[in-house]
Amino acid sequence: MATPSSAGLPESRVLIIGTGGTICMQQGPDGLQPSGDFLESAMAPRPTFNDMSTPRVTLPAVHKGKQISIPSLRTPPTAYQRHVRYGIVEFSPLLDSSSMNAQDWADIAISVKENYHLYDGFVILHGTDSLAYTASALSFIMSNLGKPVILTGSQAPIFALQSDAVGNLLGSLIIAGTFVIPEVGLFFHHKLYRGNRTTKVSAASFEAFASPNCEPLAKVNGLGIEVNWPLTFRPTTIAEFDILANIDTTHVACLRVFPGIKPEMVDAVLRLPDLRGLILETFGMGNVPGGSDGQLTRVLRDAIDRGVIIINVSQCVSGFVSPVYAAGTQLGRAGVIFGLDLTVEAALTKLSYLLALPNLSRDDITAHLSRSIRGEMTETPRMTFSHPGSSIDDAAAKLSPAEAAFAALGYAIQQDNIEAVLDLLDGDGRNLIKQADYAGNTAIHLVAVSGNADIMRALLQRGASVHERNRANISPLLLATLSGNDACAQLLKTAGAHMSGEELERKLSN
Ligand code: ASN
Repeated sequence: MATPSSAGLPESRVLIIGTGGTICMQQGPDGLQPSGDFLESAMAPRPTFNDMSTPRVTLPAVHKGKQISIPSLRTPPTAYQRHVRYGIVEFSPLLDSSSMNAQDWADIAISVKENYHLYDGFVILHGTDSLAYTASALSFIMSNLGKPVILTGSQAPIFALQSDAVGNLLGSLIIAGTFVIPEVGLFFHHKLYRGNRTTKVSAASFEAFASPNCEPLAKVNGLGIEVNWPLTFRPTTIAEFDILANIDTTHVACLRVFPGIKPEMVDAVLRLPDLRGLILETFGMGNVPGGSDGQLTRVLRDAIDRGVIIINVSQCVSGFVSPVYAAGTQLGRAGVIFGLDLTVEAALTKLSYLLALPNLSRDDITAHLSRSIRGEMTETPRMTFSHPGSSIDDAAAKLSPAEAAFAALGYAIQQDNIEAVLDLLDGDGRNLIKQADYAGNTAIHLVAVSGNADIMRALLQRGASVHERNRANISPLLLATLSGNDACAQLLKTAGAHMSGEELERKLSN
């Protein structure tokens, strides 16, 4: 909720959810262990996190179903001319992430949901050990996410003399409070990654995570933050943010094949009572020992016939599984699903999520596993066609191609020309929904004023964000309401839009 601060700069609000991890650890009798009161002990004394403004402001929050009020601090002005105001809710007990499980993922998701309308973005403090699993799990259990949810942690405690904690936390806060990147991200060592593409690659280095098959969503460079907007994922359903709180990993297993692995061993795992799915970590492009007619393949086929779902992912950190070799093709024929470039973390959590969804048949689960649902795997790129009758050439002489295309979209919206809008968005212009004009108006700000609900629906179905504000901090919902465009306003609300306290006041005074 961006509100003007006393110094005239707007403030964004970010909720930090503390779950534990090294970032908040202090030395105990048996080694490092998490300690609480992070806001006062770790952030308040540091000028990067606290501009020392008075009086101290409290923020509304919801914790474990109860309305509470939490102390807040704010950063000095960022390079984006705003302060980030933040407060913390801490879990109890705080955990080393090696002890986290599916219930903890659900608790984090519930906390985001309870506070979703109160904050612009969320930062989750988390240990690094199981961070890639949590990031993957959250990306699946949160649906129609419209705001940034950024997980971070550190390799050294924030209280240590040399630590990566301050950089990781500050980068996460600024991104969550500045950019509407509606993804579950993992920010570490200057980079924001799509959470479900990450894996922990170093036990001690500050560069602890990698995303071998997907470019970072954003990078901190010397001057600011470069967001790779075309890569950012947008939900394309017109529905409010929701979560699935009953994900469960007790019916799935991971098994890494190795030279000489005994088929009986694999069979024993596949016959575990209650086992519903297996992540099979194979060699290279998806090959297993035993040749094209091996006993191992038979064991796998029998398990699939008994109803077990098996996904083939590679032991290699980069690349993808594909039926190139006979040793892998045979697995496909036996019914093993090719996991393309899924990480083990994403495969395990995606399968657990799909198994927890109500009313999905085995065929439905197989179909969802073979395609990307949250940007977790690289599908074969769709062919794109440029629009032959494009009228943007003249304008492009003065504007950059992106500006010219956005101007063409604006004209099509103003003229209620849905065909022209669709031509642009479904041709080369599919990233136009992530763009804004000089005043920060996105395409749905423009439709909110012009009022064509069919165009609004088409934009939302192509991933337009209902939470973007223009430079005057006005949301599309407020514009639609003030313009009397009720159908558009209703559609925006169905897609999860809501007004901030400041906007509600503005609406009433009109
Ligand atoms: N064991 C710690 C944890 O995952 C490691 C860390 O955060 N760097 O909680």
